[in-house]
Amino acid sequence: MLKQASLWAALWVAVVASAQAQNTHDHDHWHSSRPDGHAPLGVMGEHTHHAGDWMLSYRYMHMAMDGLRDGTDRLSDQEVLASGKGTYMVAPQEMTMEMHMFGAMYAPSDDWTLMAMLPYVRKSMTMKRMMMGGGTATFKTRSEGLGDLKLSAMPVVWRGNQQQVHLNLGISAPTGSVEEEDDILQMNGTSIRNRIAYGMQTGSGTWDFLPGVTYLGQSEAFSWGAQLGAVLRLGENSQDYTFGNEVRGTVWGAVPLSDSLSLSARLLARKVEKISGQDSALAAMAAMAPPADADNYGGTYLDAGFGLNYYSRSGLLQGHRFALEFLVPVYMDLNGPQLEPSWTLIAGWQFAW
Ligand SMILES: [Cu+2]
Repeated sequence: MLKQASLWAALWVAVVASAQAQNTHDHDHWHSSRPDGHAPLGVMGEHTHHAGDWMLSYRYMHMAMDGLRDGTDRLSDQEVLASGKGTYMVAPQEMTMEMHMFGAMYAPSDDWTLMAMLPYVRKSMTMKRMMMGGGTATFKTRSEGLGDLKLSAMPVVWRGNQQQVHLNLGISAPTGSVEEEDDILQMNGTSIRNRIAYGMQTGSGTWDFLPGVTYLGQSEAFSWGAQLGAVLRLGENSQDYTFGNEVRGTVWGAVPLSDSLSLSARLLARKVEKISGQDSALAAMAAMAPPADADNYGGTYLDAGFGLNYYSRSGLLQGHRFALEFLVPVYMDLNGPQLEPSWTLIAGWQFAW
């Protein structure tokens, strides 16, 4: 963790130094007042504002997971039950994660933009369980509540000819829950109330540092950008574990079709580490259900995204933005057995003044 933090620090120093060396003023600035002036909707903290600007936003995110995988191999229910220590009695079937994300941005100056994001999360997971006598039964666990509040500052450190680089200096506060419970089906057909799996919690339980760097460029007919970001967990949560650190890189391109509509394509690569430590309330279930086992989290993912941005230029909705993005996995190497992501849909609204 310290090593990663110092790498990020070194990267910032390099970016800031080059910004000071190259800062010139006789060129066009990158500007956001076109449909592709905002990146594909799933990229967070990807644009900045002018001094005194405010923006409100709402995003709805739906992520579907379906099918089991360990490493790069798909597994059947039977293979999952026979995998690991050979003691699994439960095979996850599908999971959905929904998120309502409320955001606000404010720029105290042209060089600094501030952002706050508060998610409300809803999750459900369906599992198949081996029953006494040899049959199977399915049951579902659910959770719902506030996620983790994210606050960030985005200083612009370099401006070029219709290009800019800004940093993402974010912190995630543990406002979500790591103590969600639900009824878990037992072998004899009864249910007991218990802590639900790590991935079903609505928060991380830790303060997380969210560093990043974003590059934006545009020409008359095209725009592009790239963002490198990380989630670095600080310490351990109240239930004695820490979700894995995450590193994420994304690149995108967008074409304005008119002065209000643009299409985008992007690639998103992510690496998520395993959970370290263990929730003692899940210890008894860890040998029975893969999602209750802290080893079955994280992996390496490559997703492709296709998006649409609409910027309303006139009428009642003048200045409002509407956007959609759809992401599908193209490569996955999971620390499994675990459910694999099958698709993500993001829809959102943004209004700046
Ligand atoms: Cu904004």
